[in-house]
Formats: sequence, structure tokens, C-alpha cells
Amino acid sequence: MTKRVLSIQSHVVSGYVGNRAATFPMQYCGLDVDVINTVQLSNHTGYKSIKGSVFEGSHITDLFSGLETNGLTDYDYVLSGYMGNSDNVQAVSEIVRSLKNKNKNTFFLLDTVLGDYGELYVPVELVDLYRVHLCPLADMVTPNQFEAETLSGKKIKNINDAVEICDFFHSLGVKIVVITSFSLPDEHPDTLLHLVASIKSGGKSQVLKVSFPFLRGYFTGAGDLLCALLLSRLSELPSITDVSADDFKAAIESALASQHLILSATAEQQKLANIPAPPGLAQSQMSSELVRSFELRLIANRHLLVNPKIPFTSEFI
Ligand code: PXL
Repeated sequence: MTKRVLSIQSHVVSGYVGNRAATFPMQYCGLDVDVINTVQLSNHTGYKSIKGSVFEGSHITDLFSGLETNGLTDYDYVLSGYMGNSDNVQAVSEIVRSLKNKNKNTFFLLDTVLGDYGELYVPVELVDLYRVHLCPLADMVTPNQFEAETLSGKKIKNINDAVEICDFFHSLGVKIVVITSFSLPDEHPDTLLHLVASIKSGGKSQVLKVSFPFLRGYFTGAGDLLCALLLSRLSELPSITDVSADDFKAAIESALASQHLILSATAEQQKLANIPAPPGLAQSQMSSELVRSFELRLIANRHLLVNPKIPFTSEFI
């Protein structure tokens, strides 16, 4: 049976962030994806000029009520990404509650899209809303370093801090936590990054650490892509929450490998001469031609979305 996902994220006409970075990969991996857009913009917000609309929460709940009326809401998974305002957060939490009321096994993957490189790119009130209202509804969260630190109030100075942050999310009821990339202060940040994935079942957690090479470049939408790949790989397992250690490791490694290979291909086309590595220069200070050269090379490299060669190893810690 093909599994069904409701993906609630942003839409851009040109380029690959939000639903545009997530829908195709999930479909390519065999998931049946229904899409609700939280915004419809000409392009991502890194470009100098942006046209389009941020939708109201009522737009999202209205679409969902249409689906409900027609009996179209038999989703296995809900994936939420960039929401843009607190109204949309409220709408998504209502939708998830309603789906879980009907089927308690509906799996909610909350991509905690709040910001990066020390800066929020959503209104500040969303931080508390995510911590208090959305995280307790989530089965899985995928914060980056900044989001993990902001939501937990704890800095990652060593691997143990990352594990403690995973435990913080577990204490809110989240079963799977993936801190998607972080650097450690005693390592050069431009050489190595780490991912920590923790799964809690039956009162005990298993924590996996993957280290992978830093890629020099700008990768808007990389988190959205990874999240879609993680859901795709986990959805292939017999049960998404009752997973063997080997299956969990293989799923995480494979999702990260696909993303890493696509980012490597994307890095090759970037016109980076004279540009400092992020967050060195805000994209809004760059020409549109330059920002465009950073767009994910998703379609040309679609073969990398499945069965990637794994270019790094991981270990349980
Ligand atoms: O990748 C995150 C993201 C999602 N949606 C929109 C964005 C961005 C990042 O810039 O602009 C609209």
C-alpha cells in the first residue's frame, strides 16, 4: 500500500525550498504526497525581491475541511515546515490534533523551521508556540543546531550536550529527534559536521552519531530536503516508531547520504569566487544571478534520491 503524506510548507514558483524541495523527493521515493502551501512566493526569501502572499491560517484550515468533507484525510504522515506566522502554527496544530483524534497512529514530523546561523527567520513568538504547542504533538522533530539550541535553551559544546537536547525533546513526548547538523567548538567548523539521531521506545533511547564533511557553499532548502528524505526512508520500515537499531541506522545514513550527494552536486555549480562561506554574506546582499546559482540541483540529480552510496559511517553512542 502506498503511504500518504500531508505536507504543509511553503511554495515558491521558482527554485527549491519548502514543498518544492520536499514534494518531488518524497514522490520519487514512492510516497503519495498531498500538499498544502503556507505561502506562495515568487522565490525564496534570500533573493533581493520577493512577490506573493503569506496565507492566513483560515486558508489552511479551509482546505483541510474540504479534504475532511470528502473523506480524503486518511494520512499516514503529516510533515510541516516553514509556517511564517503564528496563525499558521495554530492551523497546523488543529489539523494534527484532528488527524490524531481519528487515527492515533498518524505520525507527525515537525520540521522546526525557525532560523539558522544564530538568527530567527520567523517572528519570535513562534519559538514558544513550537515548544509549548507543536513539539508535544510531534512524533519526530528535525532541528538544526540553532533551532535545537533555541528551543531547548542549551548550547551544543560537545556531543553530550546534543544528546541532552534530544532528551529534552523526548521529555516533551517526541519519539525521534534528529539534530540535522552541528559543529563543535573544539573542531574547525569548516571541516566536519555532525548529526545526532535519537529514537526513544519502551523507555530507552538509542542515539546515533554521524559525522560528515563540511561543504563550502550556500544551500537554501537543504533542511527541507533532508526532512523529506528522512520521512521517505523511515516510511519504508515495517513500523516507523518500533524500529530496530540496524534499520534506524540504515535509514538515517541513507537519507543523509542522498542529501549530501545532492548538496555536493549543488556546490559544484555555485559561483563562489570572492564570497565568504555562510553566514559571511547575507544572500539579500548578492545579485539574483548569484543566489540562483545556489538553488538545489534536485532534478538533474534525482538518481541520487534513492539507493545512494554512503560516503560516511555512523556509530551508536
Ligand atoms: O528552506 C527554508 C525556507 C522555506 N520557505 C521559504 C524560504 C526558506 C528559506 O529561505 O524562503 C519561503
